[in-house]
Amino acid sequence: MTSNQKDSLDAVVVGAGFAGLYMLYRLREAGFTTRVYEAGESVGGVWYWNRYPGARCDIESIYYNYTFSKELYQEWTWTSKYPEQPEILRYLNFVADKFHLRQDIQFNTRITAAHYESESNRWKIYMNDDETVYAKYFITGIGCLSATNIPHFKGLDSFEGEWYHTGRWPHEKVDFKGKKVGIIGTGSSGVQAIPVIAKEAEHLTVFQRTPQYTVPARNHLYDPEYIKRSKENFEMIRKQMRESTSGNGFISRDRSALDDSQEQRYQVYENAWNEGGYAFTSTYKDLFVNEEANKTAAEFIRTKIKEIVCDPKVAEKLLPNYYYGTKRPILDTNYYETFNRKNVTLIDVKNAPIEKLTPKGLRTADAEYELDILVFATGYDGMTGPLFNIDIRGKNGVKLKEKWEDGSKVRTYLGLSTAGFPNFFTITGPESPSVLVNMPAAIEQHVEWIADCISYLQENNVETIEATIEAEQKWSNHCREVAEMTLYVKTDSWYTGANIVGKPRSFLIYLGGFDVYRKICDEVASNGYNGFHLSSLKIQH
Ligand code: NA7
Repeated sequence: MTSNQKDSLDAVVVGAGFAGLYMLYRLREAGFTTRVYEAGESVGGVWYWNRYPGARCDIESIYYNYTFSKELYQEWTWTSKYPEQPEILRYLNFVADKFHLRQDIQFNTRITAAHYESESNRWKIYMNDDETVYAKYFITGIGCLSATNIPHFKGLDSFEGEWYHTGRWPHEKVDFKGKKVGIIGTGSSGVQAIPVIAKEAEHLTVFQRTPQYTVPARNHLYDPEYIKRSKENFEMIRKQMRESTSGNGFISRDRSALDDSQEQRYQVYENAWNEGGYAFTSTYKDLFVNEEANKTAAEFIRTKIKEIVCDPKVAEKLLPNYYYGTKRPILDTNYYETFNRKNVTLIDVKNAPIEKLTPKGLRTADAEYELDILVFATGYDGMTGPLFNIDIRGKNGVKLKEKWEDGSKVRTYLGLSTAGFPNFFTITGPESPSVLVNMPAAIEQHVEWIADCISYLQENNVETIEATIEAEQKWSNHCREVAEMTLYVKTDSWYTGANIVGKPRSFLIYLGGFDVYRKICDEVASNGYNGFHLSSLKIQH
């Protein structure tokens, strides 16, 4: 079926995760005809796809949720500090049901292309089954980490065992019992999955390219009293999420690591280690900007690894030597301890890289490993990957991928919009604070800004909104300048695009702080959307 422009919707939103669900809710409340298209068969986004063993959130649950509805916050009760994926998925289903969102979501539908048609000022949006739909506004809520990265190893087709990527995990349980399992990757997903798979598999071989710093999550069930208080303190929690630097419940101490003596620092780190979670990253304000400060935290964790891991040779392989926290900081449950198990082997594939998969397993430069199951915990083509998976074309048929020169010249205004692509918004897009902020908080801020913007355009008879080239150039430069002041840019990570072979290196996250960013966005709106070109040209249909 193909629609014509007369049937045009006000807005099409891609994705039914945290972002798409709330975008739909807000636009519908404001009276705009809106439809969400979702590739999965139900809601959840990243929490629909990531079903690997041990998958859980590493932001405290009372903050990892929506705050737009007090009623919703009162009705939903989290069981533990860092809930597992099924519980978060239940939460998102609860939200979809409570606000009757499903009626405006088309599932099992992948958006493959979106082309802007200047004559009509409409986006023509294409779906996998050749269906098209027109909309005035095209909005992506596709997340920053949804384009899976499966490295091109030779021989994958010949592998006779089962293989899975953590981000595309099957719905039915994968049975590891009595199996020789291999896992490639020790990022957040690998670190969560490894201890759980190790308990079940006959043998687990971990193929590690870069060792990781991880600190104990110390997850626990919530005390009902704590939950009761959090519900009573809803307004405060909401304010904290909206006005803090990280959109989260924790606030960094306003002290340099170098202001403390070695003994004092050790005690601060030890306390944070024992408390668990992101207490560690909040110990000192300069861990991510000052090399010397960073080294103190890195050294503390390296010492912990040597204490925890019994075999010194294994411990040595697990010691990271880049700046702490400049790959995404990880929380774990018994990660380093798992390497004390007899059924777990750690293989360093930095020195002896993976050469190929064989029918019976995996071959590195110096050995062969027999495997029944191989898990790819190899991450994502972050930030630009999900956008480039859709053929997005703006004015004059220019492709987003071309405009951004395959990712080497990404330019956005506020991470929300890009010149040449009118009426197109990216929720948590590149150059917004996105993944370095508590995601639900970042999403709520973007969704509210976009919904208010669209209402403003309607009230003021504006037909198109488009970032100016000057504004986006200035914003992109500002993002780079802020990033260059930190240690993040000095490490190979998915933040910098270095995890994808051939991907241009570019740091695409705004690091000026969520509170600062929100103020900038609010000022832009209250100044009549400065930095955007608003056109009231009425187009005849
Ligand atoms: P990550 O954090 O990108 O981790 C991917 C892991 O896979 C990492 O250890 C990589 O090593 C490893 N990897 C990737 N390609 C290869 C190849 N070709 N050979 C060996 N090892 C490889 O992804 P996650 O899914 O764990 O986490 C993504 C985010 O989800 C996380 O940051 C949270 O925000 C939630 P490398 O470090 O690149 O050497």
